Amino acid sequence: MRTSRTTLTEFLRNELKGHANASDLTELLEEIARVVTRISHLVARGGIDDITGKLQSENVQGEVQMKLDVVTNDLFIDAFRQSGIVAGIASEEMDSPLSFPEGRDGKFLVVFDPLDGSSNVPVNVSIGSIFSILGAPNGRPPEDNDYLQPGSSQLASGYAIYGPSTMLVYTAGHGTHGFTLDSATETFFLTHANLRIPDTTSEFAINSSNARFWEVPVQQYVEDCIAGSEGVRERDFNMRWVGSMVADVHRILMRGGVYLYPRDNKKPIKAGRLRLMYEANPMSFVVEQAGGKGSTGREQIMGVVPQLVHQRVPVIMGSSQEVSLIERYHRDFDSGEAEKGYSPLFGERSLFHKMQ
Ligand code: AFP
Repeated sequence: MRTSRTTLTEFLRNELKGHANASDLTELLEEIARVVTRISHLVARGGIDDITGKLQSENVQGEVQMKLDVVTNDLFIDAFRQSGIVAGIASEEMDSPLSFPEGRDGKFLVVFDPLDGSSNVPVNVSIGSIFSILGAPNGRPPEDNDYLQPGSSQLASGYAIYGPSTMLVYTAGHGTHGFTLDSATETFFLTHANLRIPDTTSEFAINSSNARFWEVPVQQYVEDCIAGSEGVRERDFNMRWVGSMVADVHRILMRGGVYLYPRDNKKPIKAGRLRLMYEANPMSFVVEQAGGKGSTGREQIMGVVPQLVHQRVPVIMGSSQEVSLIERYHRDFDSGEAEKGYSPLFGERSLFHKMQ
């Protein structure tokens, strides 16, 4: 048995050295790790404690809440409030942001999804928690507008995945690092330093049941993947869909691939299904720090300036060359080439080959 692994605490103290708020940021990430440990224990008890079912209530998105959505949200709120270093929070499960008088001088705002993929809870499939850490205003309590920072302003972000093992993956802008929970000692050990997503891939993740609602460039991209070795891609593709963004993106961090939750016209009022501030931005930061790319199809996700805390955004992230290729499908479509029945991407093989 290996006993000389680096713990999360040891790693943070070293990695965050030189960071403007090194000790507070270390404390905050350790606090998150403690909450994740508690959630991991809760989730592992499955149906035993009667917390895996649905509630009667809906969240601000109009989605039915699971009992665990509320329980996990409360665990994060209590931890952030008591830390004294968080000035305010916003969560998928709360209508509006919440300021903490206890964290009046706190340097951070935390935006989070306490339990991503919660519809997977009753069927015992992997789920996660996602967090994004932003700077708080100096010398005054935060206002709602203070949260509306683009992803490029994140100080740190990450996620926990509750799978066969529980992992915490984070970035503070110096690479993406993964830690695995030893539940016996409640310690996170460094198991995946400096994760790198391969630039190319033959695997994509999308909910194909929405195909008829997608925009043309995404329909065309998926069609070309499915055509495999008989189509313009000239190789076969594999498809995966867990239905929890954390699990799908985690797989991509481990072995490459591309994850898509694109804009669609199913519910025209929504720009996509996923939320910019506590799903797309934190996962993009993690992916980009591992050498991947996060895009709406038309711009970098982390460049989008949020108008609302619960704003939705189209999400395409993963292996950099594949995401660039999908952006190209969008550009061709937007430029009108696709409408004329001609696209440099599909018509000119030499150009296409350069993207491989
Ligand atoms: P929740 O956080 O509300 O459970 O939603 C999960 C999620 O937003 C994202 O994690 C998944 O990729 C996506 O929904 C799955 O949605 P569908 O499989 O229903 O399209």
